[in-house]
Amino acid sequence: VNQLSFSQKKIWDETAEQKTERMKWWTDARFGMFIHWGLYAQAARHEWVKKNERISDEDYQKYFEIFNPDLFDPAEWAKKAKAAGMKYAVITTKHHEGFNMFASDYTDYNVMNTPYGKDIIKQWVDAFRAEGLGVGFYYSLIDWHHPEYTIDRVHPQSASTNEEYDELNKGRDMNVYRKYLKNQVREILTNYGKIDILWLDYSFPGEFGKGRDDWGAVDLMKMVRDLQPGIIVNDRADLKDYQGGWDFTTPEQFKVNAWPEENGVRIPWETCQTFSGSWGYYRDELTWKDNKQLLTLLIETVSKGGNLLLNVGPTARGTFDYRADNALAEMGEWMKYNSRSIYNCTQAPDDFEAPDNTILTYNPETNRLYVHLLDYPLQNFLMRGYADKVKYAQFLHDASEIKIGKPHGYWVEQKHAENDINLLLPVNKPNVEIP
Ligand code: FUL
Repeated sequence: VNQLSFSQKKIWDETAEQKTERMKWWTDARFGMFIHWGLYAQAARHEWVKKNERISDEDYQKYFEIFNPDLFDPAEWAKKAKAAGMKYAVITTKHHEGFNMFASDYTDYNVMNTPYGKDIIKQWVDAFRAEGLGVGFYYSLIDWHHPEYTIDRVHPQSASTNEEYDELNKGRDMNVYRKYLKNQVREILTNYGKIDILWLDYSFPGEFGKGRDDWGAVDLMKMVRDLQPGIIVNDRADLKDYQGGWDFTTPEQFKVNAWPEENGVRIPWETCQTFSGSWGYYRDELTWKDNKQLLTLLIETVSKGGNLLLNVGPTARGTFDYRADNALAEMGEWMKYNSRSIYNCTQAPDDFEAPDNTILTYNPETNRLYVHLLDYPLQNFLMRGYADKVKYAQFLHDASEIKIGKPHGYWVEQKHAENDINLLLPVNKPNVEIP
């Protein structure tokens, strides 16, 4: 698995084995933090607020003029990510609004010129590195602020009519933006040391959106590989048919039912998900997922060979919302006892059948199978076809033995095959405090 050798077109040379090796820390890590932070945190009603409400550049400027996250403490963020069991993090260096959270030579529209006046990305990288976390940069290909960026039609928020669209694009030259984009990506991949992940967002090729030619994606990606040979790159620059053009796919906000494949080969993937609906801080949003949903999401993701990038949208003062804090703390509590069933784990072998109402994860290196019970079952826990597969069974939270027996009883004997086993669970759910 995790191989990718079908593509003839090349951005750089690497065998499937080398790619698997390069990505190993990331596929083993399984759990990371996404951070969406920018001027939009001040509006506190979605990172798309500028488009959603069609706010003009002039009106949006107020957020630039007052941006001053006085409570920003990246060391605290890094500790929270680590305590939650996350192994890496990806932060927005620039989102669609076009504002840079880093010092740039190519635009004044960056954090150095706000009242805050310090390079957020630099502090962030140093703090997350210090906690031993992998560091990644999200960089938006889309840019609603750059004067030469041609507006796309894909979202009705951009333009209602073709005339309006033409009017908005009059005199704009995407060639200029393309160079700007390349210069900025060079900056973020040069000025902050080794960077582990690049998360570009996003191409929408076709009549209404933009594709790789708009970004000069082939050229861009060659530079990326050249500057940071170890980096892991997502798939949103529209380079799926290029070897070296992407490393993993990025299903967003929906459940993946089977390990994604490309030309019959299983590919690395990471689902990104929010606690509530928005990525940027949204004060009044009420649709927060509960803890069981979040844990189930993590387990299900790993059970299909994927990673989970779970998003926090910090406030404009630089703090995490208390609901995010609570959810992270609870996940951390669960991870303390159960991370062995997450790190280095993947989909169980195909001939391992998941008993009803369970999810399986599997560590191929230690040859351990983890059976996640979504609800505590009845005493006789049947596992079909496992007789020659299981030597020993235990609970994960306290390493107490679970005795293995043969299914027995009048009805069972006739129904069950030789190779089924029965785990003799305690009648009551054992002493687990965590869900
Ligand atoms: C999307 C963006 O439009 C959202 O704002 C967010 O950044 C998400 C992760 O990707 O495509």
